[in-house]
Amino acid sequence: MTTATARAFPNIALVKYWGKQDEDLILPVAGSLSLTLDAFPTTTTVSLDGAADADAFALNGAAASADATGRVTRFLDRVRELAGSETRASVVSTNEAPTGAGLASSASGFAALATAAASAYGLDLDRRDLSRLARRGSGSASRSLVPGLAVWHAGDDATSYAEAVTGPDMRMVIVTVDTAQKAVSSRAAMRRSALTSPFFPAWISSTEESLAAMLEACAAEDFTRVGRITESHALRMHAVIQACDPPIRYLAPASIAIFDAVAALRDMGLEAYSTADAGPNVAVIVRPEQAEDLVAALQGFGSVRLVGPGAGAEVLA
Ligand code: 2P0
Repeated sequence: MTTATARAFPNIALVKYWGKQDEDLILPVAGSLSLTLDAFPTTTTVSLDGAADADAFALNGAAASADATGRVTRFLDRVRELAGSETRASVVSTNEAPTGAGLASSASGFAALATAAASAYGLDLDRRDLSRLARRGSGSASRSLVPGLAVWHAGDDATSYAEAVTGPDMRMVIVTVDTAQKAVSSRAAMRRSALTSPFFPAWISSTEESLAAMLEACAAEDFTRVGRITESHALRMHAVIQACDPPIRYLAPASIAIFDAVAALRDMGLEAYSTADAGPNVAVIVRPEQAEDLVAALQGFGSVRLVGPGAGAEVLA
């Protein structure tokens, strides 16, 4: 039996991925840029099992749902195709993200699975090809192959992968908002945005512009420009989503209160900028030297966790 274990961390996008030009290959309508975190890893062990006639998937100590197992099997089918193998596998995964933090993400999950499965099936892939492979499981997983700041290129199957970029050093404060709000999955909401949001064509061109400006700001290590682009781009994404038919709204009143509080902190000299994904939680970027002040200022808005840039996905054993 051949076994490999890999670990990957989630990432938070500063320029968002929202919409696909190819749903099968998971090619995005535009590029994106993210920070891989140093917290909430997923650790996954893939063990080939020559005697099994189906893949098995356990998550956090329990057998996963048929849906989740089906998604893992479809991903492993892609790995088996590359490896010329028909051997089934047992996949055992643990995710350290707290329930409801919005960080139990498919990004760390498929980045860890791609890395462990490639090793267990004997594929010799470099980081770029592992990023392309992880992309087939979940778009944002392509970015969790890369440590720290990562740009994920739009393009075709060969050219759509993530790679590292240099940028200003920063920290991120994740504020988990206590809410019972039920989310529409990112995948479904992206599709609805492309089909029904009248702002979607403008979203594509504006994301291309935001990414170009973000790459310039990163190269210049200009935290202020990085932050301004991050916050305005996030609000544009939520505007596109809210304009769907039927509408989808991920931001809760508590989320908006954090955006307002962060803007007020900026006016007082604590320079920080907010972003939010497909849920009500808010991630706030800040310079390292002001991170502890930001943590203190955001107490009371939700549960607060300070994180920094983390490692790309890697094989542990
Ligand atoms: C992002 N999100 O850039 C954006 C911002 C959520 C909001 O990538 O369909 O789970 O598996 O490719 O990667 C979430 O989308 O979607 C996401 P699929 P994924 O982080």
